[in-house]
This record gives sequence, structure tokens and C-alpha cells, in this order.
Amino acid sequence: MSTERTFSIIKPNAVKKNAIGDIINIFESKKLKIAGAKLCMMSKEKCELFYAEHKERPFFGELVSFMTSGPVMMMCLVGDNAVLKNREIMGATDPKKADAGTIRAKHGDSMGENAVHGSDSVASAERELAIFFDKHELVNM
Ligand code: FUP
Repeated sequence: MSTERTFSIIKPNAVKKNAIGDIINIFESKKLKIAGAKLCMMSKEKCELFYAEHKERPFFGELVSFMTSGPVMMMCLVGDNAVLKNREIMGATDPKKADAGTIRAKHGDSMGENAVHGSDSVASAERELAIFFDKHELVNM
């Protein structure tokens, strides 16, 4: 087992429906610790940089407009195999296909408004954390 950190976002639809506490409970109950957190609006510039790999996709405009439409909760989660563990806890991108008990099955509303983001690799996690957090905002767990 290796200790990793990963980047997590509770998306605007989940913040709007008061699901922050429930989602954090799920992470903590699965032994992921919070090493940094902030509730804020995502700027359009940082959002476009964050989702740069999807720039040419037809859903890009809608994705950016949704992600900047309301407050998001950004977090750094730390734990054993945190990247994969978080992906399993979140469930499939499409909430309709997400396994029962996953966050996206419980709080996702659609493919776009799927409640949470989680990095897909250690390298992505470090890239994404660097976009949204200053070093001093993350603590060692
Ligand atoms: P994931 O890694 O599960 O967040 O999924 P992707 O990186 O493939 O997609 C990033 C985000 O783009 C998803 F959270 C939702 C959105 N998306 C769509 O809106 N439509 C699609 O067809 C694919 C992704």
C-alpha cells in the first residue's frame, strides 16, 4: 500500500442540494483524510485549464458553464491508494451506470452533473492540485 494524495471536487449540483457533509462522511468512513479544502467559485480560466484534455469535445462549453455556475468544494484527500480508492467510491462517470452505494449513484443527476470529480492518476492529481491550491494550503497527513 502506498500513501497517495488525490484531488476531489464536490460539484455545484451536490453543493446546491446540501450533500457536502454526506460526501465528506463517505470519504472519511473509507479512511480518506482531508489535507486541504476550500469552498469557492471556480474561475472560467482555471476550469478551462483543468479540463484542457476535453477542449475539443462537444460537451466542453456546457461542462465549463456548469462547473462555474455555483460554489464547489475542492479538497485534497490523502490515504492508501487514494487515487483508485476515490474513483471506486465515486462510481462511474454516468450516474445511471454507477454501482449502488457510490457517490455518483446517490448524488449524481446526469452525466454532466455527476456530483464529484476525482483525479484519474497520481500525475493528474498533482497537476490538478497545483492549479487550485497553493502549497501552504495543503497539510501533511
Ligand atoms: P471522470 O474522470 O469520471 O470525471 O470523467 P471524464 O474525465 O471522462 O469527464 C469529465 C467530465 O466531463 C465528467 F465529469 C462529466 C463531463 N462529461 C460530459 O458531460 N459528457 C460526456 O460525454 C463525458 C464527460
